[in-house]
Amino acid sequence: MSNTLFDALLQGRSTGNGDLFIAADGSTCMSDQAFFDLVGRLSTLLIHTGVLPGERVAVQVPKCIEALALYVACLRAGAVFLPLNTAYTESELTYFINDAAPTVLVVDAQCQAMGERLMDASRVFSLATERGVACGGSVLSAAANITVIADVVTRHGDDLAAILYTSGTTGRSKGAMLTHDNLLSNGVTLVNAWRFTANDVLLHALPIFHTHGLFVACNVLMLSGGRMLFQPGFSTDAILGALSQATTLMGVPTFYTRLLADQRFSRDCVNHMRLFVSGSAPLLADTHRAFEQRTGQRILERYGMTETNMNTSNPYEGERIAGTVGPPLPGVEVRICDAHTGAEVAPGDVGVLQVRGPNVFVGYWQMPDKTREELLPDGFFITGDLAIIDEKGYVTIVGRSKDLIICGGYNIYPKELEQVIDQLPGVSESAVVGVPHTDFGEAVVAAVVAEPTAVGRTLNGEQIITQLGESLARFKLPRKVFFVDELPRNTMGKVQKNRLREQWQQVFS
Ligand code: MLC
Ligand code: AMP
Repeated sequence: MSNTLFDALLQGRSTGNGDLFIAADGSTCMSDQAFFDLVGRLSTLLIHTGVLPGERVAVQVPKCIEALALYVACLRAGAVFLPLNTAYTESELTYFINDAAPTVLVVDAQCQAMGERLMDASRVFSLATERGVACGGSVLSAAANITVIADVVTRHGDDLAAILYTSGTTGRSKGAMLTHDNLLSNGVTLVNAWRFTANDVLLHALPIFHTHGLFVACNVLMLSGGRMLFQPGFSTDAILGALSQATTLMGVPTFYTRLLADQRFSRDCVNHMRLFVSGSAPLLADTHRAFEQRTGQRILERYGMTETNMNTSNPYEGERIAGTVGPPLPGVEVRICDAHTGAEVAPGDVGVLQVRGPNVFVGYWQMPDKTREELLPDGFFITGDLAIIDEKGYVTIVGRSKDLIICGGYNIYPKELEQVIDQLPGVSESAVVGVPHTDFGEAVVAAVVAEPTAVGRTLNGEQIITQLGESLARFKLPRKVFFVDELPRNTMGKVQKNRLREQWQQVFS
């Protein structure tokens, strides 16, 4: 029996004496053997619950080792893993569950009742955690004494391994379908490009429901035979406390600006580290330089997407250029095209970045039209990022043709917020933009035109934010709401968001 990704991830771990997870003091949290056994039990539970190959398993649980084991267990059972941001509200979850129709849902133990409102109780499991450590829940108790089905379910390279939802410019989230080959090819490429080996310890503080923390970080570490120091989330104190045990760190730019803001973060703390990786959002060239000045090390910036995994990376050896995301990774092709005609632009000109390679997803779940719009017949995927390529082949992301805000590494589509704000009583119309923010890179600001009778009396900014929070995840909420008499429009009637961005450039600086 062969199972493309599962076999590769846990190759050698079933019999070895290694430790996949260690604690900040260097002691073992969970050995390879224990993780392998847990994965076997969880995958058997999924199969007993009726999960058939190709069926989805949705998981919205706090980060912990057992949550990662659920991902690997899905692969072992031939299922499609569907991780969900822990910040999503019930209303957001309802859409994902209806759209993906998973066979099993695993929720935070505190959300069992919500899970049972969304799906039949017999197919809802829970996982309880305390400060990042699993401490119970029906998924663990039901799997505790199970007799493991020895056979791993056969899966080929072109079978689906995961569906990750990404928000869309129309406001409707799209499920990006990723195959075993997509994930394995990119994982192997990154292990080689970034020189990961069994000697590595990754300080892991990212969430594991997105590409960065799940595939880039965990797949690379599992494939290389290295170890992970799992932290429930980012905390400067916890990172500083654990750095001495680590060899590498992967983070969004906010990780690096927060570390630099702390004077304890010094050259001495990181002398032993061999690699710092940044991605998911633009790393300011200033941050890159400040990091080098403080530590003597250059951050390696790379560029990727949920739909494609990683596309480009500054080199491990060779010049890491601040402000660029490096040349394409081996096996990945890139081209820069005109947004309207689709034709390749002249070398050095700005255009929309398109990518092709074994890493590129196979389409959006049950959205053939959307898939056709973005995934071209020749295999190139239209990223929606505006870029240039210099004469050395280095790519620089200069903007976005998609209306997207990236806040602390999380994507927020203005359309989704505008649709909800426009429905609120007293609101005539709205426009949502991202403006510079020292901690999060960008932050959400909403411009609201109130109906004449509503201003001051029935409508205020706080109230709008509170009402949005009833259906939208907290990270999407505007940090400020400004009331305006009218939205600036061009002669075609299109809202000029650049003028709003200019107007509020400084509100968070
Ligand atoms: C937290 N908050 C955010 C936020 N993170 N708001 C907007 N954007 C964010 N990213 C909210 C919290 O809900 C809280 O609100 C308030 O901000 C204060 O939170 P905090 O304690 O300061 O934040 P913290 O928990 O420390 O989180 C910040 C962070 C985190 C940067 C560490 O957001 C993070 O881990 N981001 C990584 C995201 C990621 O993994 N992206 C990869 C996507 S994959 P309140 O109201 O509750 O007080 C991808 C592809 C690729 O993009 O290329 O990698
Ligand atoms: P997501 O849909 O969450 O996978 O986010 C993907 C988007 O993040 C890309 O389309 C880019 O806009 C952005 N992104 C990822 N890495 C970088 C980077 N290093 N620099 C600039 N933008 C990035």
